[in-house]
Amino acid sequence: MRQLMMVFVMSALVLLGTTASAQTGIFEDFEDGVIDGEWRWSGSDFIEQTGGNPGGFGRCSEIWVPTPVYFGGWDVPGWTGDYQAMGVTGFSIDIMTIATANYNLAYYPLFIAIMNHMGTPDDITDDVFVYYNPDAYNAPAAGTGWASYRWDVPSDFVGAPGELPPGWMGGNWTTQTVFPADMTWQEMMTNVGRLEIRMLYMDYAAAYEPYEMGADNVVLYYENGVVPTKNMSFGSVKSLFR
Ligand SMILES: [Ca+2]
Ligand SMILES: [Ca+2]
Repeated sequence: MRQLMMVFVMSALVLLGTTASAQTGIFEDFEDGVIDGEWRWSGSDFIEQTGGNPGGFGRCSEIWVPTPVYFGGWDVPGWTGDYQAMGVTGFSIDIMTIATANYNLAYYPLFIAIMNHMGTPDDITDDVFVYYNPDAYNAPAAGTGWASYRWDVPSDFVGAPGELPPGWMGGNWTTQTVFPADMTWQEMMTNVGRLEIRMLYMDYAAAYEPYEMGADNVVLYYENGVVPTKNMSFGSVKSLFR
């Protein structure tokens, strides 16, 4: 279904006379009533119809967690897989902290983590991950509206074992901040199991606090799919398939 949609989007862009410089990839804008990519803050996320950036957005009811994590689904077609073959170049998302009792949240980091489940999605203990410099962004404070975040993901970088592109770090669940010396960036990029947005250093703990969170405009940019040009909203492009 996803691949079929991509074909339709490609056709739509041809009709619109879009140039080769248009951004391509896959996106979720929460406008069609279905949450694609299994993106969620909790097990009971829902689509709030208004108040997004714009329109609908993915919202959780109050959750008690150390800090929120926004999860994609494991092995979801279009969002995961062989990022080198897909030609992945980046990821962006809008996040809003609707409410929390953690008044220091804006001092917390916010970063993307790319997970490799090592063939066992049900067992996190062997997972390996890479993540972008947590200090590049801060989490949004409650009541400050939508914040936009974007990261370059250089899926075509080629490194020696243990070597990561500038700004990237890695680890596993034993050594959260030490990328395994026998793993390569290429192995990570060709086996992406899930994406996560995190707000706590990988090797930190924090007290549980209540959070209400929102997300909108989740976009994975790559060569062989399509997201709209600047002239069209995400919703209007999705509407082409209805
Ligand atoms: Ca939206
Ligand atoms: Ca695993």
